Amino acid sequence: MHDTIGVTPPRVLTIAGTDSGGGAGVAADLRTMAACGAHGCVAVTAVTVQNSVGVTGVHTVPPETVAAQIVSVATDIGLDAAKTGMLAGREIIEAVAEACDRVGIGERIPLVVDPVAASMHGDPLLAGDALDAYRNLLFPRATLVTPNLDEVRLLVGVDVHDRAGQRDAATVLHALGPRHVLVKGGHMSEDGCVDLLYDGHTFTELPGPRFDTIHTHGGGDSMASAIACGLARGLPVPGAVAFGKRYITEAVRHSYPLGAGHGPVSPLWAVRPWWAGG
Ligand code: PXL
Repeated sequence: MHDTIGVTPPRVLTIAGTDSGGGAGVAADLRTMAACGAHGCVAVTAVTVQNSVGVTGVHTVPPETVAAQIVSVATDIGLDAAKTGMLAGREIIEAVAEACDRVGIGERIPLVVDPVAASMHGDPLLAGDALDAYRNLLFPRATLVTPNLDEVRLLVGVDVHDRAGQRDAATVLHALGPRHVLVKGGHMSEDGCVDLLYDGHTFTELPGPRFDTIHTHGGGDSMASAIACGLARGLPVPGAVAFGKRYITEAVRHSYPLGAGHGPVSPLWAVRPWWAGG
């Protein structure tokens, strides 16, 4: 037996799908968590067959296996925060909600819900009958939900074109029960990329630059993971979201081409690999 000098880092769980192209889902989450100084745990929900051009297959994990992964890590390793990404369908959402209740995720342990519905190619990553489960089961348990504008339209039927629409959407989403809502403005046509945080009382705008690039695969996943890492370190939600915004801005700035289609953002910008100017 050897002594080691390590201190246990913040422990963050991602409940999400895999991307064979290595850009989004669990791959983006674990890179982000490592770069943010957290230990990432994984509950896999689905295996996707995809590359930079699109998704050609989805194989879901049995809901009871998803739940068992969550309970297994929470009861031994322990968790300081959790996030959800691709949940694929209603049955997995139901199993995740139940498992979260069993171990205190969404109560004692902060929960970031990124309501992934489709890939950036428009390929579906969520069954059509799962939206109710998101609204009724996961949103009320969430510390923070982080929809983009496409997900806002699907979830609450609000079409956002400007800052006023973003506020309306945040208000409607907050009424579903999450403690905080972050309506991401990345798909809005206005100048820059302004995200809007709402806690039921106060709207906080988070401005950021807009980059002229198609290489943003995995951006939402990486941002939600960075926010979860901030929460795991004990930051309050506004501080964790501000950290996540700075983090994803740099990850998009350092994004790179890969394959013939959409390349990924680079969550590893923070550890300065040689190819990112390290
Ligand atoms: O970025 C959303 C997303 C999340 N999870 C998986 C994905 C994608 C986008 O393609 O493949 C597994």
